[in-house]
Amino acid sequence: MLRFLTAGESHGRGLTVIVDGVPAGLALDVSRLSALLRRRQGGYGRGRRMAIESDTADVTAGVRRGVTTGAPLAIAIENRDWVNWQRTMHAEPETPEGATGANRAPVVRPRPGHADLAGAMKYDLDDIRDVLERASARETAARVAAGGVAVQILEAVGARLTSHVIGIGEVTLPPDRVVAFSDAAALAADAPLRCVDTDLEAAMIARIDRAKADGDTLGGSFEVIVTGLPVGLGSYVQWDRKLDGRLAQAVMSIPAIKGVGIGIGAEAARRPGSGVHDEILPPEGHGPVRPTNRAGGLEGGVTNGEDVRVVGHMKPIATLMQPLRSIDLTTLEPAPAAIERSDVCAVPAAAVVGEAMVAIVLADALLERFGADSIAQIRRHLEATTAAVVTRVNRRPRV
Ligand code: EPS
Repeated sequence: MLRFLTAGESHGRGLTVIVDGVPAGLALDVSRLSALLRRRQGGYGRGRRMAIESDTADVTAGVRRGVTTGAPLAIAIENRDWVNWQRTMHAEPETPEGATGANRAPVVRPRPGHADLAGAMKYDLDDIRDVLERASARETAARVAAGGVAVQILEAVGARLTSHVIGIGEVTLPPDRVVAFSDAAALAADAPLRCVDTDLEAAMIARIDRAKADGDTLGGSFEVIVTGLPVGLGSYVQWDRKLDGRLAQAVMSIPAIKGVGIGIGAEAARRPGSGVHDEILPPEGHGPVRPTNRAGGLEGGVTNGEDVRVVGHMKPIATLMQPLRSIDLTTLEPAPAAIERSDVCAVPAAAVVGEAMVAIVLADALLERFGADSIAQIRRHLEATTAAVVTRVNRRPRV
């Protein structure tokens, strides 16, 4: 229903994203897309590139007078760094007249953990730059712009979405700490790491400083929380319709994400059933009461009305200032891995990308269930369905 495609290199002219399937009638606040892009640029541990960029969403199609028309959206994000890379990154066969920036030597020493080696072998490339320019996490700026549109679709039916950082390296919140939606949503957009525990955040900052001094990098974990979603998004009837599977794929596709959990995630494997499953108590108001939400709002791959909680685990960034052992692809002799300008830690940025990917999957599932043509249609169907679900639940006899 809702899909997107991105294009663009890290040091090319810019990024482009086409978002197809956006319903008509959505009053789109474009300034909020740019605010999300700015959030993605932030977080303690980012490198010098983010001081160059000032990411802004330029919507060039699909919106008229502030409202979506049902046509595909096209969004452009300029790379301000392009002026420093034109002699290396030009599309023309010869360097164009007036091109600026340096003509950089080919990259030939692959970084362990990056797409460098596998990418060069797969696409028959001599210069690893052709791999790293597209495998770069800069591509996630385009996803955040698309995700920002999905967030506004979800908000049109009363859902809201936020995220927070759980841990950096081994410095993490206790595994049984449940962070309330309101606590995560109250975190400042420009908080250094967006962790709800400020003492722990200070320890995380110190840990990042230590990694930087060591020429090393750090990963970590973040959680995306979505509240106010309708019951019944996704389905259990086929493997590819299970919403937990769709969310996991989307979050796992973010560069450097190595694990995804729903609710308590992998912790469920270590507890008995009585410590995992959320009991069901008689309805108060809209639906049955669930005293806990360890399932993260999904049972059988279907939303159950509780907050959806998705955790992403990120590995450390692959560019190390104290490089790991590698080889020179031109001589096949041992050589330290290449050093590219990079970040020490980008977990807060990954959380913003996580929000975007989760929002896209959930908005897609929303359109699937309630119609995809217009916001008015979705609201009509949602209202009728919610009324039917409430009636059905409330007319059950109490035994
Ligand atoms: C990033 C852009 C990149 C890196 C980082 C994230 O810009 P540059 O390569 O010019 O410094 O800062 O990318 C990586 C760590 C990576 O491995 O690709 C961004 O926009 O998020």
